[in-house]
Amino acid sequence: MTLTVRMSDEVTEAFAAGRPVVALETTLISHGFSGGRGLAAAVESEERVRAAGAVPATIGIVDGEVRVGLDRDSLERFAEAGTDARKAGARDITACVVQGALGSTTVGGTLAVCRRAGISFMATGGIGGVHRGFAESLDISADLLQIARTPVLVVCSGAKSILDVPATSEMLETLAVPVLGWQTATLPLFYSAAGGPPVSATVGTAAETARIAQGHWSLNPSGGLIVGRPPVGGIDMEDVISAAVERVRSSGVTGQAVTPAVLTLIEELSGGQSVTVNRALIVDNASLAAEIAVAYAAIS
Ligand code: PSU
Ligand code: MN
Repeated sequence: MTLTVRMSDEVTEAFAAGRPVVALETTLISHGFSGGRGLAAAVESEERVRAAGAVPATIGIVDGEVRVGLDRDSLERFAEAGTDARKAGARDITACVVQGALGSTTVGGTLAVCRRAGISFMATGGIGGVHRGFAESLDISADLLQIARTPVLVVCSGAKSILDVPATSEMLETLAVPVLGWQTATLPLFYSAAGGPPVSATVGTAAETARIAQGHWSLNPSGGLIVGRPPVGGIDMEDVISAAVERVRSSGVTGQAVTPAVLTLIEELSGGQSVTVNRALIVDNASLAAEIAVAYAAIS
């Protein structure tokens, strides 16, 4: 079989007109929020991308069809499905298609589709990374390897501190992925701005970031970059995070189920505070990715 990708009219027209396109993932919509609350983050992210002058392409698998650009009904389906939607990393996409499933693509899965569609920019909340206790579990997100081998710039608020962030940072260095700090010298910790490991370079403007991406792709046409944008109004959640990670670990949850289980528990333990910060940083990241995509279009 050959995998086909269906683009929405809006995205098809953007490509035809040479307008900048920003990809958005669907795992955060279904697995990153409970009770259908991912919908607001998804809709608002798309609005922010448009407001910044680019076209949003939310990516997911709907009834076995890989879609680039989702309508409101599909976004709603991902939000309502929650963890019933299959979490689709790059390796899961084809099985989802053949089996006619609803598959929400992770950062890694979204990047695989970006390469097929020719999209160079994406935004998310936090990338996956090296999990705490990785020496025993070997649990390292496939996001990292997919970023290293896909020519897409990913705007995020770093890696959530449910992970081992210093180990994640080392791994990104090993994979030769540029980690650009958006007006910061340290990699943001998702819920909080400060305290992370150093970035490989600090960037100040969208134009500068676009030039670095362009140069990097001339040197390494198959590799990605990360831009880490600190959350505005971040909060220190380390105690809640440690408690959630420990509870999930001791309940025996492993593999793909770990991240959503920890996120749900953090939401509960923080009395919903995590959701407010999470949603705000996701939509701000979408906006920044669009600004960088617009700046890139101006020089390419
Ligand atoms: N981080 C979040 N919320 C999320 C995710 C990460 O704060 O919803 C999702 C992203 O889609 C990411 C995926 O690509 O989790 C990583 O999962 P894993 O650790 O199983 O690779
Ligand atoms: Mn994992």
